[in-house]
Amino acid sequence: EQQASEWFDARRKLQQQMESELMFGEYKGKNVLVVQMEAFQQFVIGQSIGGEEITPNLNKLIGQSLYFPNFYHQTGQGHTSDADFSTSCSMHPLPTGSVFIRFSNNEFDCAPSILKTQGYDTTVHHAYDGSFWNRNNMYNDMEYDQFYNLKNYKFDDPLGWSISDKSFFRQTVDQLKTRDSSPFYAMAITLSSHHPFDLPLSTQELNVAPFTGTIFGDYIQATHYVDSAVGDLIEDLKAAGLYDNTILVFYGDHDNYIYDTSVYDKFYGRPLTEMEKDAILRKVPYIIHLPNDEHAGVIDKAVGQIDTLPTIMHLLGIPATDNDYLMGISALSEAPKSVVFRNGGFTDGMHYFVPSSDGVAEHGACYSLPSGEAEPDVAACKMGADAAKNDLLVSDRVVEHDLIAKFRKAKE
Ligand code: GP9
Repeated sequence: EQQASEWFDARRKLQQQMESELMFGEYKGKNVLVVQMEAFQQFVIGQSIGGEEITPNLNKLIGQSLYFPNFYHQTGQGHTSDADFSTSCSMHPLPTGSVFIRFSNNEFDCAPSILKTQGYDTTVHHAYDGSFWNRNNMYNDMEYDQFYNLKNYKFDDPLGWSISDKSFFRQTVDQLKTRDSSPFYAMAITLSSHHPFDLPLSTQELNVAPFTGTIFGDYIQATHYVDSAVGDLIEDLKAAGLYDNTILVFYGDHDNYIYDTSVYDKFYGRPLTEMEKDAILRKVPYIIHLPNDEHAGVIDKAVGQIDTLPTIMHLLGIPATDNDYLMGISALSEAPKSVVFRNGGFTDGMHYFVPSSDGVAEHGACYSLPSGEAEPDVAACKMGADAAKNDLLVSDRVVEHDLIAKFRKAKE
């Protein structure tokens, strides 16, 4: 307990650096729409197949946004729910199971409760059964004002598990238009690119040869479809007069479960390096569009899902107080940080560490960045690997033993 409390004291010092940095509070009072894209990996961004761009709309948006090519998902067995938890509550998911299911009653500092203190109206939108991943309870505990789930959507365009992402986005914008006049914080979770990605032929627009008829080919088609839905969403937001007063965040939640890396070799037309084989499954897109296309550019810093809430606080000018228990650091801050993966791997932008299954740091593989070449001595990653292990331990203790509630009681 003491160790975890001290960990947060040290982390706050790094988080608070943002308060004197560029962009702190520049978007105070703006709306925020966070879009979590199902199984959306980064490798499709900027790529073409059969002479056509896979993600033309996201590519265009990236040119007008802050883009983070070194953004990693940090999920474990809780998949979509883990991504949501890490992004919304700035903590690591669990080594086994999902926080949403196992510990929804415990206390966390999540985006809705923090933004509500600033007068925000907070909603979450997902066109699926509200009980899946225990969302009804978790979203209630996260203090969202409203959870729009399957029963709030008109089933007008069935696709895969639900309605199509096109219909989902269209109806989500309509829902946002009906909210009161406060600024909104909204989270929208897509579904059309859910495994096994077999969308009807009518929605498959690309010639994905040589992957036609394979799950990888279907995945490419599905990401292209979701990209097209994103294009429509942007138009809908513009038509609703929301585009230029909303911070828009897009990110992928987790990998696509296609672990035979030879398909990626074929896709790139070259064998992936050992490091790329791991990183390709961890990298997901991360795009922050700011009103009027401001600050567009590429930020190379290594960042992860737990950094999203602090990043939003940075843009809105919400300080990380001594009463906040967040593990991430703003992606816009110069504060040093590393991205810790749920398996104990990490990257700090200088090294990339892949742990061995026995968890002994010396048995893992350490790569140097940006070259991606293996370090002759794994000791170069030892300190980072130990710190990563400790971060995960602190997070697990806090989640499993409801330590945030205990810390608060102790301060009373
Ligand atoms: C369904 C969606 C998918 O509600 O959250 O979850 P996943 O199966 O990807 O974890």
